[in-house]
Amino acid sequence: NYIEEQLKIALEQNRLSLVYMPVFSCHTLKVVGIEALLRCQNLAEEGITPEQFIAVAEKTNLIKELDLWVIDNSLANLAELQQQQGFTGKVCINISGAELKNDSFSRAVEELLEKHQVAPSTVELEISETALLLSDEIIALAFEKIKALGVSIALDDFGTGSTAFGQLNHYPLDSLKIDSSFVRELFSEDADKTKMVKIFNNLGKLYDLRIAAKGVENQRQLEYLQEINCDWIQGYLLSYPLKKPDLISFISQND
Ligand code: G
Ligand code: G
Ligand code: MN
Ligand code: NA
Repeated sequence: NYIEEQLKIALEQNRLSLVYMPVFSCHTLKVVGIEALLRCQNLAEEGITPEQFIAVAEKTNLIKELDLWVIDNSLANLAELQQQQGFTGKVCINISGAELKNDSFSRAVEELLEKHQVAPSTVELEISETALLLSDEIIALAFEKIKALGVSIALDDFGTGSTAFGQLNHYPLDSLKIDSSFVRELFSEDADKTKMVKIFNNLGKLYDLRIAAKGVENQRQLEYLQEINCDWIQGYLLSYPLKKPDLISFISQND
């Protein structure tokens, strides 16, 4: 597979990079976190998106190597932000559903936390709701093992998967990230999407989870999310994903 070959080359030749999407408190609009997003230079030049190459990597063992590369590099960047800018927010890292079946994953994360001397409480791992294809017991156990490290867990793309609402209470989650497909449709013709955002928000509150809304693109969406007391927001209204130097100046201006 061509994409797979290119990803291997990128790993060897250091052609992977990270950009960071700032995460904001919905009420104060202060930066409370940064979400690491993987980029691959040689594939980007050919118009192949992260979504496309991550899907390919997930079909092979390559995703495990990519996930560890992302964790290693984003923890290095977080340590730098903490030391040089006194950054107190979290780094949010997307991981593949494959890690739930990977017995060595939590040990590897523990080693990387040690390596970079980063407090686990400043790290959140995000897993897509669509990746939860195992039995409830296996998912809960895998989450427990990750949580035991002291890192937090967010259920990403919430609303696009098939988690039974009652099941949420049995997973040791910290946060729900409402998928941007709902947030984008706030106040659109599709009134049900607006109601869903409110329902997801209430559901999260019921289970004492932090609610994050992704894909906030306009002021009206922001005001609605403030009104319903959403916790964290991300979106192009507030910031695009930023390269490290831009992130550093963005954070210092936001202070
Ligand atoms: O913003 P972007 O186009 O990078 O995101 C595309 C998709 O790829 C999103 O669903 C995001 O969660 C996922 N993604 C981005 N970076 C990573 C990563 O480092 N690891 C994994 N597993 N998924 C990622
Ligand atoms: O992990 P997650 O599914 O959140 O992946 C983030 C993806 O969503 C990235 O591709 C990022 O560029 C994209 N994204 C983040 N915020 C917005 C937004 O406000 N509008 C749109 N259209 N895309 C967004
Ligand atoms: Mn994410
Ligand atoms: Na995602």
